[in-house]
Amino acid sequence: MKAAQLFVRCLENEHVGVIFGIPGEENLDLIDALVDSSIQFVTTRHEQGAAFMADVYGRLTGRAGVCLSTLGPGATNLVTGVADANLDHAPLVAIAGQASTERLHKQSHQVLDLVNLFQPVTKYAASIVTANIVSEVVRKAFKVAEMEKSGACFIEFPENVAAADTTATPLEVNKPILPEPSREQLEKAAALINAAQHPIILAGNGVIRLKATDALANFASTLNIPLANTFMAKGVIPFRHPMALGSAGLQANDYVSVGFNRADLIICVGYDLVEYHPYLWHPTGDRKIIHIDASPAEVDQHYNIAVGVLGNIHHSLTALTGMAKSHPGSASRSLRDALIEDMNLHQNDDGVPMKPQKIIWDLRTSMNLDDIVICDVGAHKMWMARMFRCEYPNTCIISNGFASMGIALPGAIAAKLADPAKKVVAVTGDAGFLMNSQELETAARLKLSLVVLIWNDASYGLIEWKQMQQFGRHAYTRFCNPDFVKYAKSFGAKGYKVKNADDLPRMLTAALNDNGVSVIDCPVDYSENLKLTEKLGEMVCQL
Ligand SMILES: Cc1ncc(C[n+]2csc(CCOP(=O)(O)OP(=O)(O)O)c2C)c(N)n1
Repeated sequence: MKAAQLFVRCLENEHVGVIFGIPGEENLDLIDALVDSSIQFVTTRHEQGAAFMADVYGRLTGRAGVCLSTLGPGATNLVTGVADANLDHAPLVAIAGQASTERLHKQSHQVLDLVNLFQPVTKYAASIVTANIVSEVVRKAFKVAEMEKSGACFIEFPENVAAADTTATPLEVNKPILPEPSREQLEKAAALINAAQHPIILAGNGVIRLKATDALANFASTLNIPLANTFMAKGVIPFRHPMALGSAGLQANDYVSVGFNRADLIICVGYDLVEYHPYLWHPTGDRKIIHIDASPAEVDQHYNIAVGVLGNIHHSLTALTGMAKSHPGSASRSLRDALIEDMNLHQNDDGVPMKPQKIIWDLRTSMNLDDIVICDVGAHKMWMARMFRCEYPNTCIISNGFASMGIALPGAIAAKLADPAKKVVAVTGDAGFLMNSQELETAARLKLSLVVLIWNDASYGLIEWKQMQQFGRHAYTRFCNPDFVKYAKSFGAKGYKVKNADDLPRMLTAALNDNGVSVIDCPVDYSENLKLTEKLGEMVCQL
């Protein structure tokens, strides 16, 4: 057997169902071996699209999404999506072909040191320098990618090694089990919760990754403690939950409206600092913090931990629910009330360009609560993160660690493949859409049904928002767009353009119930952006 065939067996052994990528000269043996496997190969139109697809596939399934490229330029094109998965803690394994090991020591056509290139954007990067180590490298890459905190791994596979013979076999897959939280730490945490007057919970995406959402909802309601979530933890508990405050992280005043300013104890669960920096919700640095997670807290002067409860989050929360006393005070829900007011305010607005709030209203009321939205990065993300109501985890996917534009359309393709029964919408700015719009062809070729909703402002809207806030003028943000309806049609998709306010719900309903790809071009009125920040304080989110 060729090492390339063993590699494919190892992937099957890891239960890989789909690989996203582009064939090249230096991965010919691997591509050929895939033909005889159970794995679906999705040919994409750009390696960045493939990496974003693997990224979102990993987020939604909890198993490493896999992307594949050739050496050199193919591999460099993977980097953004791989980095996105890594900083957002989505399990992903990226594979690149490489030139023969006989020409890696010198200047050579398309040759780059890929292991060094990928090291800063992965948890583990390795080259398969001999056929004998295929099984170990593949096993380790999947193990490390899927282990908490999950992230990206990279495998380089030189073409002469892929073609070499081997008699090795795949290694047995065993998944590490998270340790139980220590009794001592649980007792300390319970004592702090009991002593607190105004505790509050900040939940992050780790709760969703570790499937501890029910335990969290139970913890919050039994102990009567209000809960805010980060953008990437939307749906971590249902918005209708009596303790839910909503998604925090857009502007300075979240600190006040969530109640962080009044809290004497902040219980962070599965929370990641890259998403919502602690100086924003803990500027005074003097409150007690309990850190409940699978891994130790990051060091930060605003994240000084009173107690760390490490281990299986589900078990930690369940144990604490039984050990701590219920809090008498009723939850202050000013963030939630403000969000509901904002959500409802413009539901009957009939202006075009449409207000962001009205677009979100129409989108939410057109979709089922368990359908999936993949959001791109831009001003639209800020509105969606804040206002799109979520009742279930993983129903609004947001990149907020690396926060890279261009994820929405490839992400929607992956979501549809991961969960074909759900309706899927890519919500995107006009700029982010054109960064990976070539994947419309991939979606159409795969006969996927999905909807792309473009918020069209002919500008890098979020940057303009920031510029106006900071300098009172904007620079170098405006551009022209193609005719998105004709553009969609040229790919075999349906195209719609919103001209009247009542168009959008009608178009969304038609597109969501249609077979195939639909693109809706929706003009957006971003004069609402500055009104929002005037009302809520300085925008503090990451771009
Ligand atoms: C790949 C990448 N390039 C640049 C940025 C910085 N950035 C963040 S949002 C944004 C503008 C997004 O414009 P658009 O997609 O039209 O969305 P809008 O803000 O108008 O809703 C830019 C340039 C980024 N996050 N990712």
